[in-house]
Amino acid sequence: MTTTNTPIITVQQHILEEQKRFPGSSGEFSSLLSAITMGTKMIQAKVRRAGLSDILGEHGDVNVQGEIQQKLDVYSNDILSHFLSLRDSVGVLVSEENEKPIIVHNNLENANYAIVFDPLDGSSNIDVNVSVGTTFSILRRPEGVGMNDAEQWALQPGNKQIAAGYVVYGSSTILVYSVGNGVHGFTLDPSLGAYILSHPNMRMPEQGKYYSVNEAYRDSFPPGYTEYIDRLRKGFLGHKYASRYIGSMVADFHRTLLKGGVFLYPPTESNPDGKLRLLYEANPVAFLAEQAGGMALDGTGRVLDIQPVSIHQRCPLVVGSRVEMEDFEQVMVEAGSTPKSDSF
Ligand code: AHM
Ligand code: MG
Repeated sequence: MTTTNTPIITVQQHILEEQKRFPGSSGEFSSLLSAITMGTKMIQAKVRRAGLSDILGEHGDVNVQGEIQQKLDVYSNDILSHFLSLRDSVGVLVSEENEKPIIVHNNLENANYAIVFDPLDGSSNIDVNVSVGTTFSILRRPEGVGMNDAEQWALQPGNKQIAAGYVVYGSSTILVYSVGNGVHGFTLDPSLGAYILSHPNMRMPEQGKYYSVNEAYRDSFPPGYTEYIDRLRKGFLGHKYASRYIGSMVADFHRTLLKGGVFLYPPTESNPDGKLRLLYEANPVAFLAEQAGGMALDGTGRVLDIQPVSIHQRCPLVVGSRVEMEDFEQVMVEAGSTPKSDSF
Protein backbone atom coordinates (compact mmCIF):
# COMPACT_ATOMS: atom_id res chain seq x y z
CA MET A 1 0.00 0.00 0.00
CA THR A 2 1.33 3.42 -0.89
CA THR A 3 1.05 6.39 1.42
CA THR A 4 1.14 10.04 0.63
CA ASN A 5 1.86 13.17 2.63
CA THR A 6 -0.66 15.14 0.59
CA PRO A 7 -4.02 15.17 2.37
CA ILE A 8 -6.86 13.84 0.25
CA ILE A 9 -9.68 16.36 0.28
CA THR A 10 -13.00 15.54 -1.32
CA VAL A 11 -15.25 18.21 -2.72
CA GLN A 12 -17.70 17.46 0.09
CA GLN A 13 -15.12 18.24 2.76
CA HIS A 14 -14.10 21.36 0.91
CA ILE A 15 -17.66 22.61 0.60
CA LEU A 16 -18.25 22.08 4.33
CA GLU A 17 -15.26 24.33 5.05
CA GLU A 18 -16.32 26.96 2.50
CA GLN A 19 -19.84 26.97 3.86
CA LYS A 20 -18.55 28.51 7.09
CA ARG A 21 -18.29 31.73 5.08
CA PHE A 22 -22.08 31.93 5.06
CA PRO A 23 -23.25 33.14 8.47
CA GLY A 24 -26.07 31.09 9.90
CA SER A 25 -25.79 28.44 7.23
CA SER A 26 -27.00 25.12 8.57
CA GLY A 27 -25.73 22.75 5.93
CA GLU A 28 -28.20 23.76 3.28
CA PHE A 29 -25.52 25.13 1.00
CA SER A 30 -23.39 21.98 1.11
CA SER A 31 -26.49 19.90 0.54
CA LEU A 32 -27.30 22.00 -2.51
CA LEU A 33 -23.82 21.66 -3.99
CA SER A 34 -23.83 17.94 -3.32
CA ALA A 35 -26.90 17.71 -5.59
CA ILE A 36 -24.76 19.18 -8.34
CA THR A 37 -21.81 16.87 -7.67
CA MET A 38 -24.09 13.83 -7.63
CA GLY A 39 -25.90 14.89 -10.78
CA THR A 40 -22.71 15.58 -12.71
CA LYS A 41 -21.29 12.18 -11.75
CA MET A 42 -24.34 10.58 -13.31
CA ILE A 43 -24.07 12.77 -16.39
CA GLN A 44 -20.41 11.91 -16.86
CA ALA A 45 -21.20 8.20 -16.59
CA LYS A 46 -23.73 8.61 -19.38
CA VAL A 47 -21.40 10.78 -21.48
CA ARG A 48 -18.66 8.14 -21.17
CA ARG A 49 -21.04 5.58 -22.72
CA ALA A 50 -22.35 7.95 -25.41
CA GLY A 51 -20.80 6.08 -28.34
CA LEU A 52 -22.13 2.76 -27.07
CA SER A 53 -25.80 3.56 -27.03
CA ASP A 54 -26.37 2.45 -30.61
CA ILE A 55 -24.21 -0.64 -30.26
CA LEU A 56 -26.06 -1.73 -27.13
CA GLY A 57 -29.37 -1.15 -28.79
CA GLU A 58 -30.50 1.41 -26.24
CA HIS A 59 -30.96 4.21 -28.70
CA GLY A 60 -34.52 4.32 -29.89
CA ASP A 61 -37.88 5.59 -28.90
CA VAL A 62 -38.37 3.07 -26.13
CA ASN A 63 -35.78 0.93 -24.40
CA VAL A 64 -36.13 -2.56 -22.97
CA GLN A 65 -37.42 -1.19 -19.65
CA GLY A 66 -40.16 0.59 -21.56
CA GLU A 67 -38.53 3.98 -20.87
CA ILE A 68 -38.28 6.59 -23.57
CA GLN A 69 -34.65 7.10 -24.55
CA GLN A 70 -33.55 10.64 -24.10
CA LYS A 71 -30.98 12.74 -25.82
CA LEU A 72 -28.01 13.42 -23.56
CA ASP A 73 -28.83 17.05 -23.01
CA VAL A 74 -32.40 16.20 -21.98
CA TYR A 75 -31.09 13.42 -19.74
CA SER A 76 -28.60 15.83 -18.13
CA ASN A 77 -31.34 18.35 -17.51
CA ASP A 78 -33.61 15.74 -15.95
CA ILE A 79 -30.86 14.42 -13.69
CA LEU A 80 -29.77 17.80 -12.36
CA SER A 81 -33.36 18.96 -11.94
CA HIS A 82 -34.17 15.77 -10.06
CA PHE A 83 -31.33 16.05 -7.54
CA LEU A 84 -31.74 19.79 -7.04
CA SER A 85 -35.48 19.43 -6.52
CA LEU A 86 -34.81 17.13 -3.56
CA ARG A 87 -33.07 19.96 -1.69
CA ASP A 88 -35.37 22.04 0.51
CA SER A 89 -33.17 25.11 0.04
CA VAL A 90 -33.82 25.26 -3.72
CA GLY A 91 -36.71 27.50 -4.71
CA VAL A 92 -36.23 28.03 -8.44
CA LEU A 93 -34.45 26.24 -11.30
CA VAL A 94 -33.54 27.94 -14.55
CA SER A 95 -32.09 25.70 -17.23
CA GLU A 96 -31.07 26.22 -20.82
CA GLU A 97 -33.38 23.31 -21.62
CA ASN A 98 -36.51 24.86 -20.08
CA GLU A 99 -38.26 27.84 -21.58
CA LYS A 100 -39.58 29.02 -18.21
CA PRO A 101 -38.14 28.92 -14.70
CA ILE A 102 -39.34 26.00 -12.60
CA ILE A 103 -40.63 26.72 -9.12
CA VAL A 104 -39.46 23.83 -7.00
CA HIS A 105 -40.59 24.63 -3.48
CA ASN A 106 -42.97 27.52 -3.11
CA ASN A 107 -44.16 26.61 0.34
CA LEU A 108 -40.89 26.15 2.19
CA GLU A 109 -39.54 29.09 4.14
CA ASN A 110 -35.89 28.14 3.66
CA ALA A 111 -36.17 27.63 -0.11
CA ASN A 112 -33.98 30.62 -0.76
CA TYR A 113 -31.73 29.71 -3.68
CA ALA A 114 -32.13 29.85 -7.45
CA ILE A 115 -29.90 27.52 -9.46
CA VAL A 116 -29.26 28.56 -13.02
CA PHE A 117 -27.55 26.01 -15.27
CA ASP A 118 -26.69 24.69 -18.69
CA PRO A 119 -26.89 20.92 -18.18
CA LEU A 120 -24.76 19.98 -21.18
CA ASP A 121 -22.86 22.78 -22.82
CA GLY A 122 -21.39 22.04 -26.25
CA SER A 123 -23.61 19.00 -26.72
CA SER A 124 -23.22 19.15 -30.51
CA ASN A 125 -19.66 17.90 -29.84
CA ILE A 126 -20.84 14.66 -28.26
CA ASP A 127 -21.04 12.74 -31.53
CA VAL A 128 -17.38 13.42 -32.29
CA ASN A 129 -16.01 12.58 -28.87
CA VAL A 130 -15.03 16.11 -27.93
CA SER A 131 -15.22 17.56 -24.41
CA VAL A 132 -18.54 18.90 -23.16
CA GLY A 133 -19.55 20.30 -19.80
CA THR A 134 -22.10 21.56 -17.28
CA THR A 135 -22.16 25.15 -16.04
CA PHE A 136 -24.02 26.46 -12.98
CA SER A 137 -24.63 29.63 -11.06
CA ILE A 138 -26.25 30.03 -7.63
CA LEU A 139 -28.22 33.10 -6.62
CA ARG A 140 -30.06 33.97 -3.44
CA ARG A 141 -33.69 35.07 -3.56
CA PRO A 142 -33.62 38.89 -3.67
CA GLU A 143 -35.11 40.78 -0.72
CA GLY A 144 -38.81 41.42 -1.15
CA VAL A 145 -39.27 39.06 -4.10
CA GLY A 146 -42.12 36.62 -3.63
CA MET A 147 -41.82 32.86 -3.81
CA ASN A 148 -43.81 32.74 -7.04
CA ASP A 149 -42.05 35.53 -8.87
CA ALA A 150 -39.55 33.00 -10.22
CA GLU A 151 -37.99 35.06 -13.01
CA GLN A 152 -37.00 37.78 -10.57
CA TRP A 153 -34.95 35.26 -8.57
CA ALA A 154 -32.76 34.74 -11.61
CA LEU A 155 -32.74 38.21 -13.18
CA GLN A 156 -29.83 39.46 -11.07
CA PRO A 157 -26.47 40.69 -12.31
CA GLY A 158 -23.62 38.19 -12.13
CA ASN A 159 -21.98 40.16 -9.33
CA LYS A 160 -24.76 38.79 -7.09
CA GLN A 161 -23.79 35.15 -7.69
CA ILE A 162 -22.94 33.51 -4.40
CA ALA A 163 -21.33 30.54 -6.11
CA ALA A 164 -20.63 29.37 -9.63
CA GLY A 165 -18.80 26.59 -11.35
CA TYR A 166 -18.63 24.04 -14.11
CA VAL A 167 -17.74 20.45 -14.83
CA VAL A 168 -15.76 19.44 -17.93
CA TYR A 169 -16.32 15.91 -19.20
CA GLY A 170 -12.96 15.68 -20.93
CA SER A 171 -10.00 13.34 -20.81
CA SER A 172 -10.83 13.34 -17.13
CA THR A 173 -13.87 14.80 -15.39
CA ILE A 174 -13.09 17.95 -13.45
CA LEU A 175 -15.32 20.15 -11.33
CA VAL A 176 -14.26 23.76 -10.79
CA TYR A 177 -16.15 26.03 -8.41
CA SER A 178 -15.96 29.18 -6.36
CA VAL A 179 -18.00 30.69 -3.56
CA GLY A 180 -16.14 33.97 -3.92
CA ASN A 181 -13.12 32.72 -2.02
CA GLY A 182 -10.81 31.65 -4.84
CA VAL A 183 -11.29 28.98 -7.47
CA HIS A 184 -10.78 25.30 -6.74
CA GLY A 185 -10.68 22.28 -9.04
CA PHE A 186 -11.55 18.65 -8.22
CA THR A 187 -10.82 15.71 -10.48
CA LEU A 188 -13.18 12.78 -10.40
CA ASP A 189 -11.42 9.61 -9.32
CA PRO A 190 -13.45 7.02 -11.22
CA SER A 191 -12.35 4.19 -8.95
CA LEU A 192 -13.63 6.02 -5.86
CA GLY A 193 -16.51 7.87 -7.51
CA ALA A 194 -15.33 10.97 -5.65
CA TYR A 195 -14.19 14.40 -6.73
CA ILE A 196 -10.73 14.93 -5.18
CA LEU A 197 -9.08 18.33 -4.79
CA SER A 198 -6.45 18.49 -7.55
CA HIS A 199 -6.23 22.21 -8.34
CA PRO A 200 -6.44 24.33 -5.16
CA ASN A 201 -6.49 28.13 -5.47
CA MET A 202 -6.37 28.26 -9.25
CA ARG A 203 -4.91 31.45 -10.70
CA MET A 204 -5.15 32.42 -14.32
CA PRO A 205 -1.69 33.25 -15.70
CA GLU A 206 -1.17 36.99 -16.21
CA GLN A 207 -0.64 36.31 -19.92
CA GLY A 208 -1.05 33.22 -22.08
CA LYS A 209 -0.13 31.82 -25.44
CA TYR A 210 -3.50 31.14 -27.05
CA TYR A 211 -6.46 33.03 -28.37
CA SER A 212 -9.70 31.16 -28.90
CA VAL A 213 -12.45 32.32 -31.25
CA ASN A 214 -14.46 31.00 -34.18
CA GLU A 215 -12.53 32.92 -36.83
CA ALA A 216 -14.90 31.80 -39.58
CA TYR A 217 -17.17 34.64 -38.46
CA ARG A 218 -14.51 37.36 -38.39
CA ASP A 219 -15.91 39.30 -41.35
CA SER A 220 -19.02 40.08 -39.33
CA PHE A 221 -17.34 41.01 -36.03
CA PRO A 222 -17.94 44.64 -34.94
CA PRO A 223 -15.10 47.20 -35.10
CA GLY A 224 -12.25 46.43 -32.73
CA TYR A 225 -12.49 42.65 -32.62
CA THR A 226 -10.71 41.99 -35.92
CA GLU A 227 -7.98 44.53 -35.10
CA TYR A 228 -7.51 42.88 -31.73
CA ILE A 229 -7.23 39.40 -33.19
CA ASP A 230 -4.73 40.69 -35.75
CA ARG A 231 -2.65 42.17 -32.93
CA LEU A 232 -2.59 38.81 -31.17
CA ARG A 233 -1.56 37.08 -34.40
CA LYS A 234 1.29 39.52 -34.93
CA GLY A 235 2.24 39.24 -31.27
CA PHE A 236 2.64 41.86 -28.60
CA LEU A 237 4.59 42.21 -25.35
CA GLY A 238 7.02 39.60 -26.62
CA HIS A 239 4.31 37.01 -27.25
CA LYS A 240 3.28 35.38 -30.49
CA TYR A 241 -0.06 33.65 -30.15
CA ALA A 242 -1.34 30.35 -31.42
CA SER A 243 -5.05 29.62 -31.68
CA ARG A 244 -7.14 26.91 -30.05
CA TYR A 245 -10.90 26.52 -30.50
CA ILE A 246 -12.80 23.48 -29.26
CA GLY A 247 -16.32 24.79 -29.76
CA SER A 248 -17.40 23.85 -26.22
CA MET A 249 -17.28 27.03 -24.18
CA VAL A 250 -16.67 25.21 -20.94
CA ALA A 251 -13.65 23.37 -22.36
CA ASP A 252 -12.30 26.45 -24.11
CA PHE A 253 -12.66 28.39 -20.86
CA HIS A 254 -11.03 25.65 -18.80
CA ARG A 255 -7.93 25.78 -21.00
CA THR A 256 -7.93 29.58 -20.71
CA LEU A 257 -8.17 29.36 -16.93
CA LEU A 258 -5.23 26.96 -16.73
CA LYS A 259 -3.00 28.30 -19.50
CA GLY A 260 -4.07 31.94 -19.80
CA GLY A 261 -4.83 33.79 -23.02
CA VAL A 262 -8.24 34.86 -24.18
CA PHE A 263 -11.53 33.31 -25.31
CA LEU A 264 -13.94 35.36 -27.41
CA TYR A 265 -17.47 34.89 -28.65
CA PRO A 266 -18.17 38.29 -30.26
CA PRO A 267 -21.39 39.59 -31.79
CA THR A 268 -21.83 38.26 -35.34
CA GLU A 269 -24.23 38.87 -38.18
CA SER A 270 -26.38 35.89 -37.27
CA ASN A 271 -26.00 36.45 -33.51
CA PRO A 272 -25.84 40.24 -32.99
CA ASP A 273 -25.72 39.77 -29.18
CA GLY A 274 -23.23 36.92 -29.37
CA LYS A 275 -24.31 33.32 -29.03
CA LEU A 276 -23.63 32.55 -25.41
CA ARG A 277 -26.27 32.93 -22.74
CA LEU A 278 -25.66 35.49 -20.03
CA LEU A 279 -27.12 33.78 -16.99
CA TYR A 280 -25.77 30.24 -17.22
CA GLU A 281 -22.80 30.50 -19.60
CA ALA A 282 -21.16 33.94 -19.45
CA ASN A 283 -21.85 34.75 -15.78
CA PRO A 284 -20.40 31.59 -14.22
CA VAL A 285 -17.17 31.78 -16.23
CA ALA A 286 -16.91 35.55 -15.67
CA PHE A 287 -17.24 34.97 -11.91
CA LEU A 288 -14.56 32.26 -11.96
CA ALA A 289 -12.26 34.31 -14.21
CA GLU A 290 -12.36 37.29 -11.88
CA GLN A 291 -11.89 35.07 -8.84
CA ALA A 292 -8.78 33.65 -10.53
CA GLY A 293 -7.30 37.07 -11.35
CA GLY A 294 -8.60 37.37 -14.93
CA MET A 295 -11.27 39.56 -16.49
CA ALA A 296 -14.50 39.16 -18.47
CA LEU A 297 -16.06 41.81 -20.70
CA ASP A 298 -19.00 41.86 -23.09
CA GLY A 299 -17.12 44.19 -25.45
CA THR A 300 -18.40 47.32 -23.76
CA GLY A 301 -18.20 46.59 -20.04
CA ARG A 302 -17.93 44.08 -17.24
CA VAL A 303 -20.05 40.97 -17.82
CA LEU A 304 -20.85 40.66 -14.11
CA ASP A 305 -22.47 44.13 -14.07
CA ILE A 306 -25.03 43.41 -16.79
CA GLN A 307 -28.59 43.65 -15.45
CA PRO A 308 -30.42 40.79 -17.18
CA VAL A 309 -33.86 41.41 -18.59
CA SER A 310 -34.72 37.90 -19.68
CA ILE A 311 -33.56 34.51 -18.50
CA HIS A 312 -32.22 33.23 -21.83
CA GLN A 313 -30.67 36.46 -23.10
CA ARG A 314 -27.38 36.28 -24.93
CA CYS A 315 -24.29 38.41 -24.49
CA PRO A 316 -20.92 38.73 -26.20
CA LEU A 317 -18.13 37.26 -24.09
CA VAL A 318 -14.44 38.07 -24.00
CA VAL A 319 -12.71 36.42 -21.07
CA GLY A 320 -9.11 35.79 -20.20
CA SER A 321 -5.84 36.85 -18.66
CA ARG A 322 -5.27 40.32 -17.34
CA VAL A 323 -2.68 41.34 -19.96
CA GLU A 324 -4.74 40.24 -22.96
CA MET A 325 -7.94 41.68 -21.51
CA GLU A 326 -6.44 45.09 -20.76
CA ASP A 327 -5.15 45.19 -24.31
CA PHE A 328 -8.59 44.19 -25.62
CA GLU A 329 -10.17 47.01 -23.66
CA GLN A 330 -7.64 49.45 -25.10
CA VAL A 331 -8.24 48.30 -28.67
CA MET A 332 -12.01 48.63 -28.22
CA VAL A 333 -11.59 52.18 -26.88
CA GLU A 334 -9.41 53.07 -29.89
CA ALA A 335 -12.02 51.55 -32.20
CA GLY A 336 -14.62 53.77 -30.54
CA SER A 337 -16.57 50.75 -29.33
CA THR A 338 -16.43 51.43 -25.62
CA PRO A 339 -15.52 54.10 -23.09
CA LYS A 340 -12.53 53.22 -20.92
CA SER A 341 -13.92 51.78 -17.69
CA ASP A 342 -12.63 52.57 -14.24
CA SER A 343 -13.45 49.15 -12.94
CA PHE A 344 -10.25 47.41 -14.04
P1 AHM B 1 -24.98 25.05 -26.87
O1 AHM B 1 -25.37 25.60 -25.52
O2 AHM B 1 -26.15 24.89 -27.79
O3 AHM B 1 -24.13 23.83 -26.74
O4 AHM B 1 -24.14 26.21 -27.62
C1 AHM B 1 -23.10 26.82 -26.96
C2 AHM B 1 -21.80 26.41 -27.57
C3 AHM B 1 -20.62 26.82 -26.72
O5 AHM B 1 -20.24 25.76 -25.90
C4 AHM B 1 -19.57 27.17 -27.73
O6 AHM B 1 -18.66 28.13 -27.23
C5 AHM B 1 -20.35 27.69 -28.88
O7 AHM B 1 -21.63 27.07 -28.81
C6 AHM B 1 -19.74 27.38 -30.20
O8 AHM B 1 -20.46 28.02 -31.20
P2 AHM B 1 -19.95 28.08 -32.73
O9 AHM B 1 -20.17 26.72 -33.29
O10 AHM B 1 -20.81 29.13 -33.34
O11 AHM B 1 -18.50 28.49 -32.71
MG1 MG C 1 -24.67 25.88 -23.79
